[in-house]
Amino acid sequence: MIYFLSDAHIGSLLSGDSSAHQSRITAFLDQIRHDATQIFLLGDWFDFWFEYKRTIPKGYDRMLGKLAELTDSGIEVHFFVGNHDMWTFGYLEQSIGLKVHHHEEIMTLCGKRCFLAHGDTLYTHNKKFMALLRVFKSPFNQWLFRNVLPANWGLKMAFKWSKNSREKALKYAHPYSGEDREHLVLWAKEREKTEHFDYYIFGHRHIELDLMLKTKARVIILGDCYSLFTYGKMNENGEFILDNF
Ligand SMILES: [Mn+2]
Repeated sequence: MIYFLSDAHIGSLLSGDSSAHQSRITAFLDQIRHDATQIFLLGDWFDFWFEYKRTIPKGYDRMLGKLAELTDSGIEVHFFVGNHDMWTFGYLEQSIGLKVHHHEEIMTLCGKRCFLAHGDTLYTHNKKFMALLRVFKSPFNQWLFRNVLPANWGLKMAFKWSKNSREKALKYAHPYSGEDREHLVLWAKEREKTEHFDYYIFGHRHIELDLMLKTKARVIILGDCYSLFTYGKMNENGEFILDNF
């Protein structure tokens, strides 16, 4: 069985009891480990993640321990970076054993062609958001953040930014308002004109969607592990369902 989860935003200043939030998810990971062959974490797993050369942020120990346990037991755990946790430079691979993806991926899973992405980088029409991503991804800015700004200040600032960005997203939350208005669906429809996929699987939007296009491609938006606690799973025959825990 292949499992798909996204947007846990672990460590969010808005989640109240972060350790309870983490326990709920690690308990679920324990529950699925007996039949999981692969687990895909499709972005924004952490509310903010930044690896310094010799240290990592506090507060993620239980989750990191659980993920290491899973990879040690032979389960393949794929970690797609999101717009909140893109700053990983080898630690999650080397120490936790995750397979880290910095870009969207095309993979064949259980015989099905899948397009997998967090989704943030597909919002190319949103110039302001794209500019922000460029600031985040700039090697020079990352160098400054790592080497000039004291970690205490940097992390404080980052978690606050992350909280504000989540609050803003909640305040201006646009619920799903139809396949002609949902950007990730429009993006998939456009992509289908040149290349067919059986599944498009996205995170980022914090909504649950399982939509069949005319081309028989299915667009899945995973919901989140933050307030909805949804996940997707695919069996050996490539059948996909969305569920919650
Ligand atoms: Mn996101």
